[in-house]
Amino acid sequence: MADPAAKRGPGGAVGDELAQKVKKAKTDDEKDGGEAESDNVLFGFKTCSVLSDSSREKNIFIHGKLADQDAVVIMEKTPIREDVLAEIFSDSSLKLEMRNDIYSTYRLQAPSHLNEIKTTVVCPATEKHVKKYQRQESFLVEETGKDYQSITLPYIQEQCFSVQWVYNILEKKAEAERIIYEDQDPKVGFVLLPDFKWDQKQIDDLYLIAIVHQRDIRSVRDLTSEHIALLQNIFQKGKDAILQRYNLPASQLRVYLHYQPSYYHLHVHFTKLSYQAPGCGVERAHLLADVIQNLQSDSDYYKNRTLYFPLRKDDGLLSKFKEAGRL
Ligand code: GTA
Repeated sequence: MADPAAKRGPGGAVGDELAQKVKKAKTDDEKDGGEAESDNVLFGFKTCSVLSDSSREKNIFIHGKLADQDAVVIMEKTPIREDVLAEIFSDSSLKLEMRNDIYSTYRLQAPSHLNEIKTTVVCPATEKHVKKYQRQESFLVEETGKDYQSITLPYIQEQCFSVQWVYNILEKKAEAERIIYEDQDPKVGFVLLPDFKWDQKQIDDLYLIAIVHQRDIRSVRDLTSEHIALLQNIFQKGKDAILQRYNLPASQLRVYLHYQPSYYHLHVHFTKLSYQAPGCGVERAHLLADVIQNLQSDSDYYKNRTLYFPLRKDDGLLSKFKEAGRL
């Protein structure tokens, strides 16, 4: 069992010290080669369309071409951190926009290293990726255990996203330096690492995923009482590792699984309770604690139970439910 976290973080306190702690962890990652300088892979990117954007969330999802390949680029302005305020106040230039009585507004040009845009690139992107990020109307689907067997399972066996990125993590071919904790046991083991939606610069939007070593569990639908030990192991050791590394207690965490997930290899989401992560709503997130209890009371709970989830208007699975007269 390897625990790279153990060598990194001493304990710490809340507030400023937490920010310092994330900063320190980040610095250690940089030393490990976790944040390498890269070429501008977006040079020559040609925008085809804006799939969605949000001025409130300050992000934009773009479909375009990179050297004739389809690509999706996600750009997101990052939160302003307390630990960089002093630098912003002292090293920025400030242009007055308007002044009225005690009120004034400015355009502040922060130093470039404090003005980064978190950018995610999917290339080559499939049509399914483009659809996934497109703003669309959603519909709530009611899936019985029978529907899962006759509609959903055949569809995901043919149509789901590749989980090659997951295997790369489990085999240490990618993101190895980002691993926070690993239990290598083939039955109850898992890898815990930052989700790629989290830039690790502040605890406020903490987001990690635990990916199980077992490769034949697609989603909650495959879980039975046989998997309780695995789930309890992830729950306990995941919470312990997060406490040790980020000084964040279990009472500040939302630990859950998605149904439907995008990637059908069992994984558990760990997010900060106060952070409204995409997909943390009741129509998609199943608390790990509830999943464990449901399996304890009925081994076949997730085989038989009707589950509800939203599907986007042009999701192929939605068409399958319509064709089967289930919507
Ligand atoms: N560390 O390579 C990876 C990687 N990939 C490919 C996916 N994930 C990865 N993590 C690492 N390395 O939380 C993460 C995803 C997600 C989890 C899979 O694995 O970030 P899931 O199977 O339940 O799928 O979880 P989910 O939740 O639908 O996927 P995802 O991508 O989070 O999409 C949900 C919604 O979140 C999207 O529709 C979009 O609105 C939003 N979103 C997605 N990516 C971003 C982003 N980069 N920035 C902001 N919002 C985003």
